[in-house]
Amino acid sequence: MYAVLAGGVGAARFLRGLTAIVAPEQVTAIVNVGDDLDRFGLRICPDLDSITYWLAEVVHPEQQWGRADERFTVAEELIRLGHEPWFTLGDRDLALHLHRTEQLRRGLPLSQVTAEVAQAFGVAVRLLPATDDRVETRITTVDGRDLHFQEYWVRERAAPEVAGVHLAGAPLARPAPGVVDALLSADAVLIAPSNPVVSIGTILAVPGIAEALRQTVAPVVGVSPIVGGRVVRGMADRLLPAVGAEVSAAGVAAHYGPGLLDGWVVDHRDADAVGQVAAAGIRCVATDTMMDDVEVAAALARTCLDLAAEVAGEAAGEQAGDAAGEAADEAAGEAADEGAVRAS
Ligand code: FO1
Repeated sequence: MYAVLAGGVGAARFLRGLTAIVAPEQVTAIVNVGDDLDRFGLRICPDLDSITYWLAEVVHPEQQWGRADERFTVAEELIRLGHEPWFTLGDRDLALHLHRTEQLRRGLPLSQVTAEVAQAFGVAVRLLPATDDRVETRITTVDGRDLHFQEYWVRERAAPEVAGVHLAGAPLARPAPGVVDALLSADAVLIAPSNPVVSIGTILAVPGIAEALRQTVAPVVGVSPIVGGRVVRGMADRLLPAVGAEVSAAGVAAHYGPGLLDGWVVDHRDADAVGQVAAAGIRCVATDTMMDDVEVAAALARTCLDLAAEVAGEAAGEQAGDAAGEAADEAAGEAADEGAVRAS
């Protein structure tokens, strides 16, 4: 089983590649919920929904979020009623939010609602929210505002300069059922090329998850979301400096740290970073990470699994080596004792 830490679009593309080379039932995606928000009394989970729609192949192809073949009748009427159209909800998308909100109101945990929705869309990958508790990624701006991530990213178009990022509610949040087990029992843990601060960072901020990643015997291999010093999509380049990380493939690997990462996959354009990352104790390889089609995404996933196997092999080798070493020492010790006895 492969556990994948996942944000939104980059993770969805990566998961499509991974499920092209391993059975979807073998994959557990642990998905960020810090982007989630309430609008018109409805609970909206953008990263869970993007991944569901991508894997069900019903995502809006240009937007890469929301539904294909969508209509905006309700959104148009809301504008007539005087609502600001800054976070647009399509008619099909609304049905999912109505369903989820009703199920949550009835007391079902988000993880159970997510499993129902995945099943309804025929998604075989196990989708787990990082937590069933309410956490919220918030951005504090240099001009003193405290914004919900979606207000910052969608309404403000990521224009304000960022002073800090924090996950409100994190201290009381618990990993959703199955999350820690998935990380501890995985054959490999993969970190998708999602936003290291507000997607992966937000998952790791849920108490117990980063610890499980450090504890697991599974190799942990990530893919850099920064290519050639730039983001592929989104606004990680504006957030990484706010958490003291360099906007580069090596900078993100350093941000996660060798305590978390065993392997790091960078794009060919960052091949010069391989040595620097390796020097930090993280195995590193360069490949094509621009997942413009499923073939590239599948090849990238293959590279990640090969690197994970290499790391696991090494680790097993070390263990075997250690065991062999201990046995040899013991034998040598016994021989010395015998020699001593004979000599005396
Ligand atoms: N992104 C936008 O840029 N504009 C929108 O109006 C918008 C609406 C929206 C509705 C539902 C949903 O699940 C996602 C939506 N997104 C929109 C994308 C969203 O901001 C991103 O998917 C993630 O939160 C960032 O990864």
